[in-house]
Amino acid sequence: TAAGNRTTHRAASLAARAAMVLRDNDTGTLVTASPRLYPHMWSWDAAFISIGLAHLDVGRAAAELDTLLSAQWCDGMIPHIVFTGDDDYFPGPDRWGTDDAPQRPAGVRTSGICQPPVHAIALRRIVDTARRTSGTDTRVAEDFARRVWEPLHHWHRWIARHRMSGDHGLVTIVHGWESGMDNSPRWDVPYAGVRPGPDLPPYVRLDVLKVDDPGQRPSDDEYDRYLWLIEQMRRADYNPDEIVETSAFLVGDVFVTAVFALASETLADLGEEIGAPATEIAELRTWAERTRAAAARSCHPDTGMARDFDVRTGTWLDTESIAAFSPLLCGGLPADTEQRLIDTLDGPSWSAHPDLLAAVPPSVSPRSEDFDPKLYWRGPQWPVVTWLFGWAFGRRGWERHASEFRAQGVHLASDGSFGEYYEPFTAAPLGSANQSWTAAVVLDWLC
Ligand code: 9YW
Repeated sequence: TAAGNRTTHRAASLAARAAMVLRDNDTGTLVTASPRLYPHMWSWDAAFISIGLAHLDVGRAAAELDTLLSAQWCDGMIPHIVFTGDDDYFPGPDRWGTDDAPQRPAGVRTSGICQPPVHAIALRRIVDTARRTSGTDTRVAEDFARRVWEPLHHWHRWIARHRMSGDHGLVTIVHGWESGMDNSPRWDVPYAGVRPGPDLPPYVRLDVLKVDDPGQRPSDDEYDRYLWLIEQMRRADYNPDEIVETSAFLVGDVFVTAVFALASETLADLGEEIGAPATEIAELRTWAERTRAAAARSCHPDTGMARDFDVRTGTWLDTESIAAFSPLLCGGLPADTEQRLIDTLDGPSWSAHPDLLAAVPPSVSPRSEDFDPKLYWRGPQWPVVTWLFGWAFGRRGWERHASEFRAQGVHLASDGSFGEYYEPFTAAPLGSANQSWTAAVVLDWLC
């Protein structure tokens, strides 16, 4: 039909624009997170970006993760930023002061913290995409999987060793940036306990100069705290155990925990396919099991919503954020509790809120008092987050739910500007335009 043709045509041109964004942001060895605001490689962005690249060129997708892995620290940590030569971002490598950290790899400058471990999920998706494309692509992707399986296992082991210690069993983070959801209301209580010292070296923010409305970015007070934590880590020479002991911010992050469980299981499955060592595969399954159980235990007994745990104050954090649905990513809940969480996600406080333009969950419920429709991780919709939940739902066999998220995610991004995040009631793109990971997940949805 004519209407059907129009839809196909629109999808094809949206995909072409998404591909163009990835090409335009490509420096040759890495695709920057965005053209102006973030001129470097971010760890979890790189994973999502490689998923998009796999539709254009599997070899290029592999190269993206290779670039990230070439910055992996000797102890296994994958740093949250790999810096390009561009010095137009703050905090840059000098401020991080990681050059003297003994675990840092030679020849590349990085930050000193990590981000959600979605990389094994990206590898899985690259292999699956290649298998649908051609025999040659399949070989490229499988060879690549064989090559990077060990470094990814090493990364997971780093998390298991250094970040899985508390009784709560959740994976801990030492900076809000490690959550990927920088200024989420999830971190309001923990950040209240971070008191920047008088010796915090002065600095000038660059991010607020690069967005139309600085009101869409975190506040100066928040930045002082972000920078103070970096100062503390730098003084601890980025020793991972000392940081966990001394950091003013230490939180069991239920979203990172569920992602870790899901990614560990995914990496274990890939390991079976490529003949990885059985003991290492078994290790991954043990970590997955432990973290899945921890995410399930975090759920509030009355509301069923999953919670973060503030280690410094010893309190559970109840926030109406998207992270409350984290156990749906990895499973582990009793069937009735899980169904209730799905119903909440599909209900009027979340995806089915009557005023949403696209029926995908916002970062914070519009019915929460913490909600702000324009402020970064405090309300806007983030396409990558929708992609991650949709992918996990597909893996869990929830096909209808997965395709609903795909269709609504495409709808959200259909103006083709590939915003970093979107105003939920108008679908206005916010933050940076031509954000690489947004383009990448839209491309994956459309292919
Ligand atoms: C910053 C790159 C990164 C994402 C984070 C997001 C934002 C960087 O951008 O943080 O300077 O604010 O919060 O999740 O990886 O896209």
